Amino acid sequence: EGVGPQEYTGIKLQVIEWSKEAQNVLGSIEELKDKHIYFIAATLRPETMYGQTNCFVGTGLTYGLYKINETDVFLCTYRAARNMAFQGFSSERGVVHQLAEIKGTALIGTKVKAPLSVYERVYILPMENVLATKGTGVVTSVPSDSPDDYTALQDLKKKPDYYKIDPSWAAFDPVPIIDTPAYGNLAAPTVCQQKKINSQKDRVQLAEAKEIVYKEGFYNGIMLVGDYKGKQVQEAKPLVKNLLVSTGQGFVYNE
Ligand code: A2H
Repeated sequence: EGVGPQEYTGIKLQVIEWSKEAQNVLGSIEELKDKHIYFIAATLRPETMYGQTNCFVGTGLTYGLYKINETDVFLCTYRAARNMAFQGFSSERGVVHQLAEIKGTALIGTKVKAPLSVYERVYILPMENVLATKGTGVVTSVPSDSPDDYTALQDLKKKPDYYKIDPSWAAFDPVPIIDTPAYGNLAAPTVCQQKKINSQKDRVQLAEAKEIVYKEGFYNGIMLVGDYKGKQVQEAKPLVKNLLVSTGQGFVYNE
């Protein structure tokens, strides 16, 4: 990773229906009533948002709900909210207004609207390796093009009881969104199968797969869906980012 600031696209996944546990924790908080509440996911690959199948939170992490303005509330880690407050996302520079706090595990099963996704509604699901020190602590999941996402989603499909999820929340298949010469139109599943990656605990293998899929997609990929179908990924990436920003479904931030 470079020494300069990393630019992320913040993706706003609007809450449609809270999980039972989240409803218990948040349901009585007056300041959340009638607000637009968004999980904020940080991504380096805005052009892949067409293929979102779910969104991950870390099971060991705690999240805050932060007032952004009179209508909008962002859900992310405190660290990310503070960082955003220094980049002009709060009414007073550097000041965060936390309305509530909730554990990642309580958020699982919440139904959200993921911008641009071919699936109209997706669910918040658990992932073991979400870092508290990176992004927003919310990782939107694109299993077609991210080996980490693919493997974590496979784990959930295989062992719903162990992960304490309803199988229907993970019943979304990877979507072919980018075609690549080397690995076809489901690059992450293909490379994970070739490398015989069996679980999200295979960290070393996953890091290799991530590098391979990222490079192939970025340099040789062609968009199969969406507003820039037929364009090269390199070309589509800033265009999709601008589309998300101009429609209010995303924003650019640095860390
Ligand atoms: B990317 P970098 Cl399709 N913990 O978005 C773990 N991973 C995190 C994270 C956190 N706290 N915050 C963000 N990320 C993930 C899409 C994607 C991503 C695809 C392919 C590769 C890929 C869909 N998930 O990232 O350390 C997010 O997943 C591979 C590098 O700042 C984010 O972009 O380089 C990326 O890692 C940021 O990682």
